[in-house]
Amino acid sequence: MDMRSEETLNSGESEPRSVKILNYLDGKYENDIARDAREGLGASQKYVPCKYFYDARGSKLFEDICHLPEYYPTRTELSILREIAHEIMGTFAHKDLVELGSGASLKIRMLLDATGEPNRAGMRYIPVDISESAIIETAEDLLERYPELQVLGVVADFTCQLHVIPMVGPLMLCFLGSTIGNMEEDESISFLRSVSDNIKPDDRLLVGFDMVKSRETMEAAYNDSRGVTSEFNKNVLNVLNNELKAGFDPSDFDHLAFFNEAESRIEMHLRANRDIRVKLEAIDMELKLEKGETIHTENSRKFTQKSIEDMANQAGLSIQNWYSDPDDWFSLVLMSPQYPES
Ligand code: SAH
Ligand code: AVI
Repeated sequence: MDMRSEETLNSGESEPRSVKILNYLDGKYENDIARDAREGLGASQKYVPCKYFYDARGSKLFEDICHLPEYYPTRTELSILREIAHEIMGTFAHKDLVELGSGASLKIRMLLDATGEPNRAGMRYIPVDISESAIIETAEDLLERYPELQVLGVVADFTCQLHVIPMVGPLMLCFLGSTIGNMEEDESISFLRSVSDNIKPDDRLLVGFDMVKSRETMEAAYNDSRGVTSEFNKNVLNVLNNELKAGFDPSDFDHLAFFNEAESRIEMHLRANRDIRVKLEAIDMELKLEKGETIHTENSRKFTQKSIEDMANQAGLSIQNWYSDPDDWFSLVLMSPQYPES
């Protein structure tokens, strides 16, 4: 059973409006990270799932990454959203606008602006994120910007807790930023399949995909000159230190990010710059790394039109519309469930 806790944020105005936040991760997060660390750090190629980047500091570092000149995905996706927001929001009478992995909700504001105040008043925005700090920050910001909008924040893991999101159709479900690229191929297909199984013919899914481009451009985006991505990568060690009473010293590791062409993905690793022994007290584990050995911390898959079409098809989704920038660096794809012809 999913346990949840509830919190209410007040606007503090004379007629106070409130935003409800449902947290489905209390207790679960601690169990999951213990299990995942034991499994990932015990494997021959050591790894830590990338969802553990996003504590409050990690969420803030990701926001900083979005503003880096080298990190083209955010500004490219925003430029497409700016063009299509009216078309997307004008076509359907949505009840709930749900955003999975909402982060700072920078992008959804474009859709909300295009919706206009009268329509916003009948809508509810549901940001879903593993990071409670990101949800609270977003809810507070939106409470101020759009007083007429209902906001329901959901702190949950979208890979296994889609069922807890209290959605009312017709829905617009957004999964932006190419966060889908952080899943393995089979994970992303079963994730999309579970979305498509749970939505109705009138519902729509808008997914952002970062496309394959020159190696130089892609690698620069994950090796920025200010070292913010390196800090973001190393932050997962702070999360392990805090959550599992581990003794990692982030300076014992170097940031490594490169394009793996065979897998069509940027891989991020943390490479030990000396022989290391670390205790993770909370899970009673001692970890040994030899100098040069890596912990694999993230995959960020890069897509082609064909790989997206294949994925949608395997997940039971039809592509309704396809939006790109002039260089085809990023794609936003509008999908709906495939229904068998009767
Ligand atoms: N959509 C935003 C943020 C992308 S960063 C954008 O396009 O800029 C990825 C976001 O997904 C982070 O906010 C992170 O906390 C969240 N996230 C990552 N894995 C998650 C998971 N398994 N469940 C819920 N949220 C997750
Ligand atoms: C959230 N996700 C899509 C980002 C990406 O590009 O894979 C996370 C990130 N990792 C390093 N920089 C940004």
